[in-house]
Amino acid sequence: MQIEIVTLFPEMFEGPFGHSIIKRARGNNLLNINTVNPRDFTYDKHRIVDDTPFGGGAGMVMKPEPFFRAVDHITTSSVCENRRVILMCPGGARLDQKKCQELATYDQLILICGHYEGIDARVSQFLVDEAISIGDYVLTGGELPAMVIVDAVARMLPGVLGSHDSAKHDSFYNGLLEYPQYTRPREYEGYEVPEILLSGDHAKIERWRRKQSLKNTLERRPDLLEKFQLGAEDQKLLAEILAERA
Ligand code: 4GN
Repeated sequence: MQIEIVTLFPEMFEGPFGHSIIKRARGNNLLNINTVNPRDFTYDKHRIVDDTPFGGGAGMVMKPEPFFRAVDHITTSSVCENRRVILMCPGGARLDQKKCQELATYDQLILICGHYEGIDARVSQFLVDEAISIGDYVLTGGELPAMVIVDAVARMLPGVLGSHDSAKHDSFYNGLLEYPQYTRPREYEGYEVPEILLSGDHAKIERWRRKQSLKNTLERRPDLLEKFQLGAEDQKLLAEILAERA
C-alpha cells in the first residue's frame, strides 16, 4: 500500500513510522509512506497557506489551492485506480476497526492534515472522498489522527503482522474485546495466573478464553455485545456469566 500524507509538518512523521512493525512493513515494501507539503504548492513570495475567514471572525483558515495542487501532484505523478482521499477532521465519520479493514483494501491512501482553526470547506466538498475522525475531541492538527490511521490500517495489510501476532484475536476484530493474556512468572508478589491456563487442556482453555472475552465485553462495552451475533456456545457462556453474577 502507498500512503501519501499531505502535511505542513512532515518531520512529525519521522519518529512514529521508524520503529517496530511499521518499520519492518516499510522495509519489506508492504507499505510505502511519503509526505507532501502543501507549502511547496504556494506560488507567492511568502509561501502563505492560510488567510482570514470570509464573513469575519477570529482565527485563520487554510487556503484551498495548496491542498488541491498537492493532491493533484500526487494523483498525476502516480498511476493508481484504487485510491481514497481522506481528510482528518473532528467532524468526520468515527474511525473503527471495520473502517480500518476497509481502508486496507485500497492501493493508495491520501491523508490530508489541516491546521489552524479550519480548512476552506471546498477541500472537504470537492477534493476529498471522505472525512474521518479518530474521536470526539479536537487536536491542533490532523497529523496525530493520520498517524493513528496509518498504524491501524498497516496492521490489517496481509503480511504486516507475523502469524504469531495475527489480528484475529485483537479486540474489536471479531466484534468482542480480547481475553486476558498471561506469561511467566506463574506468581508475582502473590498475584497468580488463572489455574486453567496451566492445565494443558486446550479445549477447556479455549472455552475459558471465549467466556472471558464475552465477560469483558459485557462489563466494559455492552454496546459492542448488542451488535454481536451470539452463537449457541456463546449463549451458554453468557448464561453462565449472568448466573455467576446473581
Ligand atoms: C482531526 C483533526 C481532531 C481530529 C483535528 C480528530 C485539525 N483534530 N478527532 N484537528 O480526528 C481544524 C482544522 C482542526 C484542522 C483540524
